[in-house]
Amino acid sequence: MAAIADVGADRRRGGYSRHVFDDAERELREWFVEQAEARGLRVTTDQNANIWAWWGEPGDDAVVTGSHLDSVPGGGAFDGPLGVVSALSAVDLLRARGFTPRKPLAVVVFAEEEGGRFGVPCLGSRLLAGTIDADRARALRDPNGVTFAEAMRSFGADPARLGRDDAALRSIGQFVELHVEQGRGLIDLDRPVAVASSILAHGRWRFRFSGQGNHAGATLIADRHDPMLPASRLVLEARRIAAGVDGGRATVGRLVPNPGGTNVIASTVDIWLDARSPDDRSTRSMVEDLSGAAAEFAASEGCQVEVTEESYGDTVHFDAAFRDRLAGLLGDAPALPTGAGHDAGILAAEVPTAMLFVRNPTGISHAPEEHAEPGDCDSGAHALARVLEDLAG
Ligand code: HGY
Ligand code: MN
Ligand code: MN
Ligand code: MN
Repeated sequence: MAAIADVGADRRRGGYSRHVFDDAERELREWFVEQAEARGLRVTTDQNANIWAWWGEPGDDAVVTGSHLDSVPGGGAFDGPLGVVSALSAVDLLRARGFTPRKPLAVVVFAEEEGGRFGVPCLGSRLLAGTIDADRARALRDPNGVTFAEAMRSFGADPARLGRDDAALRSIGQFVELHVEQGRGLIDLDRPVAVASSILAHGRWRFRFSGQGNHAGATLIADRHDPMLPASRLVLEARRIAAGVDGGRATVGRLVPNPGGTNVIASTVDIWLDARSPDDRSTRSMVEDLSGAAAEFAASEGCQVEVTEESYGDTVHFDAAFRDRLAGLLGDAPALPTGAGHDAGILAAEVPTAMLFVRNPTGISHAPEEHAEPGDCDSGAHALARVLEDLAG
């Protein structure tokens, strides 16, 4: 099992932070290319900064597996990299038993799956599938104001080429993503590997509260229009509303006051809402309720609010026949829903797609405690090898 490289890992807050094209992510991209080329795989990077490593001649109707190498800020070591490393290990396992794929086989690394830099999750796979407008993607800005187009240029790629890649999509016959489980399903089932049944409907919305910047000491309470108040109330309201929706989840993990001075009443406060639920209608209605509450909270402080949808994906139901075929290959592996989004969720609309999950004994993800035991990682790599052998054999 190839070790999961610590290359460029930034252990701020005990976690990893790797965002598209930053030093840590570039180092891990380089590590992947080295590992792939050391296995005789032919490596290319597509127009959307996704990396493809081909076993044999690239071609259409290929069996493709892979995941992502970027992370959330302060994330765990397995979310993304486990799927990429397991794909390389599956190639090793198949080679060791003398297997030669009858169809083209590729390992893919999708760019900016977490949206940790430019705010839109699955950016590389959405561009591949054309489910994000290329002009909008080019104009996305990171927290330092750098556009994705500028970041692409500094990476040595031409942002004018961003967008749906029909040739690459034609090359995918079936896609299988292995991923560390981001919950407790396999702990409770006491199994090492599962297949995915569905992905929650989920999206991200930015709420920008605007008030009047002012002096913290010279401004009486009665004279304030402080956007931090409605923003803070919305954080609490998000929890209250989500708790009332079956399977509902609403999170505010990021709150940015501007200008952000200790002795300054903010002029604006941005909060990002991550809302999810098992179905589109519930997710949408949570956000509608929260948008109404935000307007009321803002008005009560003489502030304004502007709500922007940054990304959205309806519930993904993976193809049952494909899912069951894989589960059958894996000793009737259980099928689990996931609350986490994945590149597989984007590709599922284009090609037959499935996911494998590997047990995470902490049940925690997007945090340093995220974990997978070596034995379960091996079970995952063997399971992926078994699936690839069946699909490409
Ligand atoms: O946010 C998610 O669900 C995924 O980790 N990008
Ligand atoms: Mn993630
Ligand atoms: Mn992931
Ligand atoms: Mn002063």
